[in-house]
Amino acid sequence: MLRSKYISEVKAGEKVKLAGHVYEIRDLGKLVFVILRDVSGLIQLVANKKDCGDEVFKKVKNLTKEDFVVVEGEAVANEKAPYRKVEVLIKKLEVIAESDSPQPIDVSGKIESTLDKRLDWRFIDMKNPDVLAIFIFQSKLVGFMEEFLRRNRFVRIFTSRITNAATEGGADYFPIMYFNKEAFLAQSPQLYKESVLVSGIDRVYDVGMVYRAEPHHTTRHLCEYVSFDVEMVSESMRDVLEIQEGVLRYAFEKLNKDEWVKEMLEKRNIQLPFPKKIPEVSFEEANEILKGAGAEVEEHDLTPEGERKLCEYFTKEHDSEFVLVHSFPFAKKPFYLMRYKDRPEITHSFDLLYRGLEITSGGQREHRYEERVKNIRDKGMAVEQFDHLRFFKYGMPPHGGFGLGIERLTAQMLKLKNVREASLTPRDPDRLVP
Ligand code: AMO
Repeated sequence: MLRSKYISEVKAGEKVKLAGHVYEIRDLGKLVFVILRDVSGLIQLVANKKDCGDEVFKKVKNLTKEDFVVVEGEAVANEKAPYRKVEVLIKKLEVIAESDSPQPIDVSGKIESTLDKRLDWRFIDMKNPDVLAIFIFQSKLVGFMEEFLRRNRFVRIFTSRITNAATEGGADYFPIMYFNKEAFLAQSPQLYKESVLVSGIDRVYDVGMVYRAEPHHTTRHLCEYVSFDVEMVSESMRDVLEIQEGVLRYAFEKLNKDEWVKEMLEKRNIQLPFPKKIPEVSFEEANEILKGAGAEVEEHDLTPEGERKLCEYFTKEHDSEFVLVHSFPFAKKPFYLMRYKDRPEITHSFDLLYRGLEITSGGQREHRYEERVKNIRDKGMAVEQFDHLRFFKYGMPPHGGFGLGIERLTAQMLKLKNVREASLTPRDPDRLVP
C-alpha cells in the first residue's frame, strides 16, 4: 500500500506512511516545512537535516509544488502546527511523480483565476481542497438520496441515452447519427422510467447524464447534467410529493449529521435547514404573490426572477427556503402529464424551488392510452414518433414521478454562483473539454 493511513487520521505519537501532493514548501535553510495534501486534508511535514540525514534532506529541498510523494516519519504533537496540532517529522521520502512548474492556475486560493480558466484546468483546479470538497459533498448527497429510495423499495434502473424521439418535446435536443439513421441524445429518461412500470415493478429510480441543447449562457443551464429521476405507481400526485419531500429531508438530515460535512459547511458559513413541511402554492397563487411583490409574471410559466422572488417571499413569510409550485398550465408542460378533468388547460404537475431556483419538476402522468395520444396531438406532435406508447396498452398503472438536477441542487446547497462549479466536466455551447 502506498500509505498506512490518510492525513486526517494521523495521531501524535505514531509512525506513519503518507502519500499525497506537495501543497506548499517553506525552506528555512536547515529546516524545511512542507504541507502535504491528500483527499482527506492537509498536514505539515518537517525535514530537519540532523534527523532525516543528508540524502533525504536533499530530496526535500529539491521538491516542487504538486510533486506526488510518499513520506514515512513520526507524527508529533505541536501546538503551532497549522493543521490539527500535529506534524510529521520526515524520515524517508520518495518522489513518485514529478510535477511541472509553474502550475497553470494557482490552487492555493491566493491568486484568483476566472471560472472559465479554472474549468479549462478542471482537474488541476480540484487540487484546491475547497473545489474538491464540492464533489465529495455531491457524492454523499446522491448516496443519501439513493439510500432513502432503496429503503423504500425503489429499484435502480439504467436506461438508454440514445433514443429515437425527443422525450421532453421542444427544440433543445441533440440529434446524432446512429449508423445511417438520425437519433437523439436523451433529454431525460422520462419515457423509459414510465414504460417500465407496465412490467409490474412499481418504484424505480435512474441516475445518469442527460442532454439539453441549451444555446444560452446562463448560470443555471448545462448542456449535459446528472438527472436524478424517480418514478412510481401512484394513486395521485400526493404520493409522489411525499416521496420527493422524504428523499430531500433524509439527505439533508444525514448530511447535517456527517462530521466531514459539518466541518465543511462551517468553513463556508452555510447552514442547511429543512422545513417541517415544504409549503405549497398553485401556479395561479404564485402569480398573485408575485404581482403583490411587484414582479412581472408570465401567463404559462415562472420566470427566473419569479423563482427568486417567490423563494424570498417564502423564506421571509414561512421560514422555508423551499417552495413547491403546482398545477402549471398544459401550454408550457410536457405532453405526458395528466390534465385536470374539469380544467384540461391545467396539469397535475409541480416544480420545486430552492433558494431561488427550480431544482425538480414532476407530476402525475397520463397513463391512459387514449388520453396520452390526445395530449400528444394537442401539442401538435406526431404520435408515430413515440414508440413507448405501445407499452401503455397492456395494463399501465397510474403513476407519477419527478426529475431533479444534481448540479443545481449541489450549487444551491453550497451557494455556488454558477451551476458549472458543481459539474465535473461541464458542457455548454462553447465547452467540450476537458
Ligand atoms: P425538467 O426538464 O424540468 O423535467 O428537468 C428536471 C430538472 O432537471 C434540471 N435541469 C437542468 N439542470 C441543468 N441544466 C439544464 N439545462 C437543466 N434542465 C433541467 C432542473 C430541473 O428541475 N422529465 C422531467 C422530470 C419529470 O417529470 O420526472 C424533466 O426532465 O433541476
